[in-house]
Amino acid sequence: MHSLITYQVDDSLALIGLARPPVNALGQPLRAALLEACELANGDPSVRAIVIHGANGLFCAGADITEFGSPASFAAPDLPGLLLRLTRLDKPVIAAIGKLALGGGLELALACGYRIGETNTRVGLPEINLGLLPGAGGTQRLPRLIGVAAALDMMISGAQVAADRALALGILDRLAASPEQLLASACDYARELIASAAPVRPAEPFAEPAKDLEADFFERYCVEQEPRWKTRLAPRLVFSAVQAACLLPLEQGLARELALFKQAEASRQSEALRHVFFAEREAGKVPGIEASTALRPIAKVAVIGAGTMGGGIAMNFANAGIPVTLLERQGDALDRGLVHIRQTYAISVKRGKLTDTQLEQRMALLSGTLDYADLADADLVIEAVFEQLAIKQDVFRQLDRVCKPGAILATNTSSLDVDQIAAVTARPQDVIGLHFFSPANVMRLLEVVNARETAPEVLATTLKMGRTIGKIPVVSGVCFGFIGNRMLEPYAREAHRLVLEGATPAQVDDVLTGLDLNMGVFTMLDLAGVDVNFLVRDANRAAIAHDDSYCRLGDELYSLGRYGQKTGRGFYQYEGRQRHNDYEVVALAERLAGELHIPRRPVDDKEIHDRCLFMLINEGIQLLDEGIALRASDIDLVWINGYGFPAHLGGPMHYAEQIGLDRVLAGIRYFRQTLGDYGQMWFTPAPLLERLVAAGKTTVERI
Ligand code: 3H9
Repeated sequence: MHSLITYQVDDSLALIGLARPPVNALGQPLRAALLEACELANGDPSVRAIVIHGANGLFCAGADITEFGSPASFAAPDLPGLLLRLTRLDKPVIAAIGKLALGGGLELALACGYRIGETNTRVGLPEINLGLLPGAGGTQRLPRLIGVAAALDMMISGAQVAADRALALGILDRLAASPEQLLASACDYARELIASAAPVRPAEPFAEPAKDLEADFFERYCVEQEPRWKTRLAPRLVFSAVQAACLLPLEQGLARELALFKQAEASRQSEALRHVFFAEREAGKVPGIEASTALRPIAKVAVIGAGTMGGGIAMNFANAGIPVTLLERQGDALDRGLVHIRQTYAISVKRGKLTDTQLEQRMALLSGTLDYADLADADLVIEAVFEQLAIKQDVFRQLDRVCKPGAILATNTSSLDVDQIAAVTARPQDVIGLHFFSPANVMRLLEVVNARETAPEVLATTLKMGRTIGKIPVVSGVCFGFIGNRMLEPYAREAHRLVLEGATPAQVDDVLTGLDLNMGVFTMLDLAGVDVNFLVRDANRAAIAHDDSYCRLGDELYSLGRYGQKTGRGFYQYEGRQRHNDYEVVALAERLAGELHIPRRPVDDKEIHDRCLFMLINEGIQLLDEGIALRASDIDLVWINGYGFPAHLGGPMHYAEQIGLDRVLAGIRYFRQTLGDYGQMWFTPAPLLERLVAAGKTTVERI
């Protein structure tokens, strides 16, 4: 038998074990081996039932994602064909689902007549996260098993379903008492089926899925969900496939599903989302850090500053069961911080995402202090105080005095020089940047700033810790703004300038949200605070602002006290969270343009897109060239998880590849020529971009 499969006949049962670590992805060789084993068992008269299981415990994480977009993806035997054959074997087939059955893995289980899981089993159809739909029968068989509404929810959310819920829904027929007993319980189940002369496949509970469905079900579903889908293709294709399950007999439904799947697989959105899937896994691989790099234990954490940022950071650790001490200078600020955390948890309780007991458990992990001496036993201290070098350096001097040897000292700075912060301590090897994004308990990005003297085990420990608290850690070198905010700078600069030239803030934002960014530049600045943005800019003016028009509109709004949402006015006016255009901002832009001798003109959407996005891309490529980012895909992760760049565009670097690097370069050169002195000053192509295009490269990489 094939090395990808274990095969054993035991007392009238054929046990077929999938053995392709790490996750039994159903690539062509495994598909072929599985088919061969099933045919062997089917043809063996001594076999009366077949049990398919994961030879190493885990059942199957689905189709092999590396095959998509290549001929291997449908090389014979293809997955839909293999699973169809499975449904037509002459003997009962039982799926013994250990740990996970995802995507094609769950579809494999659905092609089996019977399914048993264990207490830790999770099942799901997460194809949508890859810009796909289930393409091996899932969209047709799941609605027939658990009903249309529940099936559609699973496919549209892509969420994993725990064992008890899967049992209640009818995806699992029964549960083994423990993972260790799964295979034995599956065999018992098979023997019961033989003894009771159970049918090879039991009747489907929802054989006619459309029956009993409210007449306007699909219409209502669409009205409710479609606005959230924006320009995403996959949810619409899932929806069409499930409609087909209601309208067509199984075989025709399967054919329709396959056609839709192939459309999704060939789409740019799926290509981009597959890129993101692998980018997330690559980001954890950092040169100089091996599996053998020793990790420091993180059992106790301290956070300095109990403001919105510090509180949010602390919550991440409490959520992961790690005790946190919050340090503040004043008792009332500390109390306010702790109350705010409790209120935030209470909102989760109200939304049914947390129980009262969990709230209390998490609060019990949080303690407050006004005394640095109380941080003596912390394994990791994260400073989240005011963004000013001298203040942060002062905090680090104190930490150096009180913290135990080997404690990791982290700064949450968003733009300051971590080397200069490390330099005030006698242990720069223990200092690192951990840049959380606001709201810190929600946003998934964690920029891990590897300073000049940061020790490899400090970097390795913080990367591991980042994943423990559910973040996507991305390594950045030291520079102004690191990866994310440094790229934000030219992108926001163009947005500001375009308003002086004649666009409105709403027009700029609409172009960006039209691309499916979560929010436009100006909405984001109003939310983050026009004042916060101004203070960072002002502190770095000499280094970054080389002309009089530089973010001038933002400077003027700051001087008018228009700090954004919190003051009810910024680039827009607000009634609560409701945003309105403000003619005063347009008038201000007109006045500033006059003073700066900038001719006003109608600006079209394409120019807004190209100027903002090409400058963002150009800066990303420059960062890669400087070695601040380790790889282009890390830059993509930063912008997707920290700045609301749509994952289905793959991040700014992948988007540049989809546009064409040559076109991006031509665009930058065009603006350099057509925007006069301004163009000459700012539209300088990154040398790496020029080298890539000259070398005929189509991907962003270091050469
Ligand atoms: C599908 O099934 C389509 C069908 O409906 C129709 C077809 C016609 N393929 O994440 P980890 C690799 S679409 C290939 O670090 P964890 C992964 O790259 C598929 N490789 O571990 C990594 O490699 P490396 C639907 C895969 O424990 C290694 O395995 N299924 C696949 O944190 C370990 O992964 C999904 O979308 C795969 N399917 O998480 C599930 N899965 O070590 C996708 C993993 O070289 N997978 N790898 O970096 C996951 O969600 C997580 O990997 C999983 C494990 C939860 C399974």
